[in-house]
Amino acid sequence: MGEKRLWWRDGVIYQIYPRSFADSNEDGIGDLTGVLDHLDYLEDLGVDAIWLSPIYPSPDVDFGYDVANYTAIDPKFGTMEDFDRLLGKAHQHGIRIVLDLVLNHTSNQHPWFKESASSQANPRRNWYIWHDPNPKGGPPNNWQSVFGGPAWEFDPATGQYYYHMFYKEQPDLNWRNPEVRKEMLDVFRFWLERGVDGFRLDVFNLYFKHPEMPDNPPKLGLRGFDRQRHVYDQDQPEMMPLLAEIRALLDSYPERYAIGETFEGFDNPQRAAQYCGGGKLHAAFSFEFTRSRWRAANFLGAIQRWENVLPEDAWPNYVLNNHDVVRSATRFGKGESDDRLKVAAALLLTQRGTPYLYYGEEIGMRDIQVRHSEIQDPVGKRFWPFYKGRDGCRSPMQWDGSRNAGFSLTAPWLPVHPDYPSRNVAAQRSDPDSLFHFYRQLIRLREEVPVLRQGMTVPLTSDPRAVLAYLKQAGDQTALVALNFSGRALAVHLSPRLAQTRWKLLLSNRRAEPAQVADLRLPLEPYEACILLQE
Ligand code: TEU
Ligand code: CA
Repeated sequence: MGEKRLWWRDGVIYQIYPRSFADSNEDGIGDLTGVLDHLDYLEDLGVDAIWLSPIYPSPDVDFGYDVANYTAIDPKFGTMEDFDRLLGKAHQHGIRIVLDLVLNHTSNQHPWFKESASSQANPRRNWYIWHDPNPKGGPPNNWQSVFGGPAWEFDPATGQYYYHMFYKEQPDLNWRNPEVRKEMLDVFRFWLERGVDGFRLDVFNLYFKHPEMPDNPPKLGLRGFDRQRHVYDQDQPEMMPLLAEIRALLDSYPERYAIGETFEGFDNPQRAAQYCGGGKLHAAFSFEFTRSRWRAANFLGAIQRWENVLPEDAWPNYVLNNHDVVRSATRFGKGESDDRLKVAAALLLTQRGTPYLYYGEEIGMRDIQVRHSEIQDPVGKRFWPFYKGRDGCRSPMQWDGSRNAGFSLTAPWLPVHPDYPSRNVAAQRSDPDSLFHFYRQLIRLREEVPVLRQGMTVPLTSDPRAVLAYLKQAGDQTALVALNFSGRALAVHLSPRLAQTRWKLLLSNRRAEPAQVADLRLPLEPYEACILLQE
């Protein structure tokens, strides 16, 4: 690992949901200049790159994940000049920019779809997936939308159905059409030429569907989408050569990066892993931490499963939060205490694998409670009250204690969390014990002490519920990380060799001096996260 530092492997990546980060022109919606205004903050926190959720023109049925033009900036976020300014300034701050490419589907307002839907004879008809009704009537097959209901929408004007894995306003592109494929590779080129450093590929493993479109076989599950095995509507073999082509394009520029998103990142790491390494993607997301219950063994299990399935030349990544899931502070935090969040942060930032942070995670932002009348996310409207959608984790960034948390002077598009007068960036920056400072210290430490980001996690734990302790070894460094998941004082049992080792305390949220090992036991305070380095 003596090689040169790679930003996407050795650094920390910070996801920004642009609508919710900072509003520079007081219209209640965050924008690119808002991001630019906070680059100092991001540099101080210590992140290496920001991933921007989609910033392209969009009718916002799925808040940017329904794209109406891949090579322009939505006016609500600014102009192409604003984007170039942000990119240039970010680079001056040593911060790379990763864009979100949503190439599985477009908006139904994209000019391509409008043409495609205009008649069966239109030259762009075959840019999307159109099909005659089933001879028995109804949709062509049993495929379901992940957002609910059949994945086929009938278009009375032209007498055919079109396919949409997500909302009906998000028709899937036909990647089997060479014109589509060429156009999409040009989208990569367009942003690469502007100097963009990397891409997050939205649901890339859905690009190809089986050409004959057979029914998916049934499986036990709660709702339509989960009651099928997704054999024919995802993970088709044609994806592999396409990834190779994308990778070759990226590799023709220096230090470019692509990370892919799949549903499988949640529960099928093996299938996500097949797309990583050697001539394919640099990485695919593992989302297991976003589902882990507060139990040391669950986190360890997720790490081990991920390490086991990844090819040797692929690099892991870990995520506690993103714009689709309930925030970790809401899942793990007890009341206003951030004790558990410090433990989770220490876990995330001492793994061999790129850590992804999500805006506000560093100050422990909690989900907002949305009332039915406040819901913005259509899945929330559809499945209320069983599932309230994804608005909870998308509330405005809490910058300070002023009106609307310093996000905007105008009423923001989603309510600000009511805890903002006390929970905000300004307050935490002036409190040395805050979660923010703990994240900042961990990020610094990870940078300064390579074993923390390079060493494999070798568990020492005896108590699978309450304690996670692990050794890490890389080069001539050995580190010991001990995390107390419980609110009780505990001890980690050490072997005689480890007990005799002279440990230097790098960081603990509970003590300034190293704990005294006695009787082969390393004591831990309640919710202590402690990082030791062999002297
Ligand atoms: O998400 C795909 C995906 O996994 C989600 O649809 C997930 O199943 C859902 O959010 C429930 O948690 C990506 C984007 O991250 C998401 O925001 C988009 O809505 C979706 O693709 C369509 O582009
Ligand atoms: Ca704005």
